[in-house]
Amino acid sequence: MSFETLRPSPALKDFLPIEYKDLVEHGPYGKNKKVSDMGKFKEIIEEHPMCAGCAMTLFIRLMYIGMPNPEHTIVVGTAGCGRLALSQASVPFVYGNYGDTNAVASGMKRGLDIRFPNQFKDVVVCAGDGGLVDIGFQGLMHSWFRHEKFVTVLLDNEVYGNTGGQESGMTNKGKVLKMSPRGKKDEKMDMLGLAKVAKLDYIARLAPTNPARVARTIRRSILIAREFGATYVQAYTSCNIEYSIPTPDVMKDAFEIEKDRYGFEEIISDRAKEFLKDLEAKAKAERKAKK
Ligand SMILES: Cc1ncc(C[n+]2csc(CCOP(=O)(O)OP(=O)(O)O)c2C)c(N)n1
Ligand code: SF4
Repeated sequence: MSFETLRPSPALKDFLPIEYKDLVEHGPYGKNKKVSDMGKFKEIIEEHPMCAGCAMTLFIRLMYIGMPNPEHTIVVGTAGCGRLALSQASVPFVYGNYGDTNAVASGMKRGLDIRFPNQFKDVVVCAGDGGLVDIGFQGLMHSWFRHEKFVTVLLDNEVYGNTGGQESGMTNKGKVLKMSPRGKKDEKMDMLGLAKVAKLDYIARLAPTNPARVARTIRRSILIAREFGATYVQAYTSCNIEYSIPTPDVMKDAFEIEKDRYGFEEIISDRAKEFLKDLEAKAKAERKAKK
């Protein structure tokens, strides 16, 4: 998909649904949008069947706003709550089998680079802790150690939300869940540590407490993946159902967990820092010139 394919034929324009015209004229394709303008432009994701107040949906909305070229992006997901929203977005979504996401994304990204040598095509894997850290662990690790050129976004709600509350490798030690009534025996897995061992050029951990930061993190992870290979974003996206967080307290929980054990961390390699410095300075100058 490209911006070209989204342009309606002028002769048909009057007959197209308003949502479609709105997306083409006011959506983020071909023009970056700012989080601070949310509500004033058509978002890539308009509706979803996830639980009311779920922090994962807020994160996913912000992820799409952060994409530098959504019109040239493919999202790969799998079973789990996130795909319920991801599959509703106006960015192509590929459903990998549970556990297969990073193998699917590796092949797809390599194929896209051959098919479109003159156009960046971004691939973003976005899935839960069950899908990536437990069942998809092997594929995830190999894509990292091979430095495949795509982003992995871990929607870390610290539980299997979609199937009613089993513990995952990312659940904290001792946590009692509906389907782990004795409490988890082992520690939460250190995925940031593993990402460091794999020497990824960009690694970030964050909670969705600062919307602009979420968008910037996603943007950076994609731009760096294009250039240098695998990048990793780990986001705390609480499950208010399985953790019994009252909907009005979802953001309060995010702030508390962030302060307690999920502080913002961003690890950028020296070569990626250099690359970003030039790119972000250029973007800033362009924005200034437009004003
Ligand atoms: C191969 C395979 N095994 C198991 C399942 C069943 N299943 C669907 S969603 C899910 C758990 C999802 O948990 P997670 O990946 O953490 O995402 P969340 O729903 O918490 O966002 C499981 C086990 C499946 N669809 N396919
Ligand atoms: S079950 Fe949990 S993670 Fe899934 S949509 Fe509901 S609140 Fe969100």
